Amino acid sequence: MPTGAGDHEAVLDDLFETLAGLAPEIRASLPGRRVKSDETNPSGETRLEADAYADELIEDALREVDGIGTYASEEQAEPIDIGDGELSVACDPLDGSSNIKPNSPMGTIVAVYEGDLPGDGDSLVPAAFVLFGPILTMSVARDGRLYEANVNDGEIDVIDDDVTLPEEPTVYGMGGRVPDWTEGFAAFIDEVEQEYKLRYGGAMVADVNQVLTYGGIFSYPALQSSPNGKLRLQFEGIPMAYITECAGGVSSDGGQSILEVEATGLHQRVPVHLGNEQLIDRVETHLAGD
Ligand code: FDP
Repeated sequence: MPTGAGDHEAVLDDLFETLAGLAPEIRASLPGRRVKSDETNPSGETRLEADAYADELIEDALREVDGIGTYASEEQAEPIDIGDGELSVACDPLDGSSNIKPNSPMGTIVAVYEGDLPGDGDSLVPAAFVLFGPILTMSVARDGRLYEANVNDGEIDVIDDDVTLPEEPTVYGMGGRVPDWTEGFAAFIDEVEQEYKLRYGGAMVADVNQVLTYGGIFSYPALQSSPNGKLRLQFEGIPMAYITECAGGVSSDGGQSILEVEATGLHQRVPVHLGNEQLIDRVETHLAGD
């Protein structure tokens, strides 16, 4: 697991205060962007979709954080230079953005890497997500611990300074169409559906937070049509793996911790399994037979 913030404490404090401050602003931008539109506003500008708008807000705000050298986003093809400093931020500005239409939860994921991108688990410093649920929260994994804070008014109000996965799993949620699952994954689900309750909302941040809250497993597995699954290593896989591991859970790409996966491309995909160790062990056993 990554070891910690080291010399970057002040930069990271500034970064998370900035992210907390942006959260209500991003939320406020959502109602007007519920329906996708390429309409132009009275000034002749095209209204940006929610994820592109959140990306712009975050990029602009991070330019003001001293010590962040690079910004990369799921919304942009390449990393961009935003200042001096050896830290790079990889961001999924609006994870689960297809949930905007049915008004279901979404999130923002931020991963901070030391050095150039793509970075792997060893170069990750902290990671965090904002959850746009009924309550606006931010969960930050730093120095091996996970805390959860209310950020409704843009300030960090810590409500749990040591989030820990319950020992007994309760829920499971997984993406991908059933006919597209591999045999091993389908066999794993045949087993867990006898024991646990299916709850899948379609936004990784919310589905993983549910696992952090109730215990269980979230998977977006390798598919027959897409052997690396759907989720992105830099923006989703590594940060959510670190967050889960800081809460006492385990991550896997099907064979190893996601924090051990070699990063070879900025938009590289990775199969994702996150949750209680006993369930990750079981999914890995089934997948070994694929
Ligand atoms: P979305 O496409 O709505 O942005 O990677 C993004 C993601 O959502 C995850 O948040 C979510 O877990 C997954 O994709 C949902 O995919 P499915 O629609 O295939 O379930």
